[in-house]
Amino acid sequence: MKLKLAIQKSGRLHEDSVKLLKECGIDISNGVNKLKADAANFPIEVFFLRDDDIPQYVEDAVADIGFVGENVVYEKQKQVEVIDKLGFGKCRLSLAINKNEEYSSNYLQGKRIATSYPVILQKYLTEQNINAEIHEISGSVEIAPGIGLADAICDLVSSGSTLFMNGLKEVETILQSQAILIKNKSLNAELQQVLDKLLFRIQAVKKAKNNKYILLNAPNDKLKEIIGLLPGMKSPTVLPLAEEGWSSVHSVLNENQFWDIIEQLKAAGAQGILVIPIEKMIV
Ligand code: PRT
Ligand code: ZN
Repeated sequence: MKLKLAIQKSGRLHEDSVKLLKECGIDISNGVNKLKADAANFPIEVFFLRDDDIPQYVEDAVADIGFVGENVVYEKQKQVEVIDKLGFGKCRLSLAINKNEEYSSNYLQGKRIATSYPVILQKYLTEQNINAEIHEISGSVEIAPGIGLADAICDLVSSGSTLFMNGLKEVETILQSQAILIKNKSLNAELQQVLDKLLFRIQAVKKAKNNKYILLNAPNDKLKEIIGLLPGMKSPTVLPLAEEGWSSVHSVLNENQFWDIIEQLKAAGAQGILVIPIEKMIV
């Protein structure tokens, strides 16, 4: 039995979705232009769909799982289970107003807000006790203030350049979003097993991306201090160098602490530091 996965047909999430599958060793290179593709080496069938339709297809079990933006999942309010964040497609859903306007917490009271996310926006406005009129539009939301259709917008932002080019400024962030894996609520045991296999691989790929392999040379009299700075998977590997009095130290560093620790290592006397990407990481 094959696990049916829905991903975006084309658009911002398409490439990263295919890339993630590839990094998981799942090859679907045979026909991205079609409606669906089979993987040669994993019991999975990939459907290419519009992102907006993915939650519905997963709720209806037309697809068993899907890769789709959190923004879409929360807006569509379908009965699906959120399983994992995928680490790509990062953006935020924000409120923006004309850059020359003064903003305060009650600025939006009684105003018109254009958005493609009326559900998420209404929930936010209710929570904040703001009475505003929502104008739902499906695209080019950022031009709404300029043509007098709205006083503010609520739209996805990543670099901020779209807002900037339209003379707008971001004033509130409503939701931080990225691509997530969703699944149908009643997956059978056999398909759940395939999903568990896929999740295991996704975790290994994500962990690898967040970590780097590091090699360095250390004078033996500084070894203790240097090893103390390195976490490692269990503990660092230490090998003697051909040159007397020196050792080579190998370890794994998390991206978040990376630069801090590198500085400390240098200060402690480490030399010839090499940093190498990790392809898969299973702990
Ligand atoms: O055809 P289909 O319906 O499948 O695609 P779509 O056109 O609806 O979606 P698409 O491909 O634009 O986006 C798919 C998903 O990518 C979204 O649902 C988000 O989860 C995620 N994502 C990440 C983004 C952005 N970043 C993003 N910047 N989606 C849209 N944008 C748009 C935003 O709407 C605005 O117009 O980019 C513009 C802002 O970008 P900056 O960089 O100028 O701030
Ligand atoms: Zn869409």
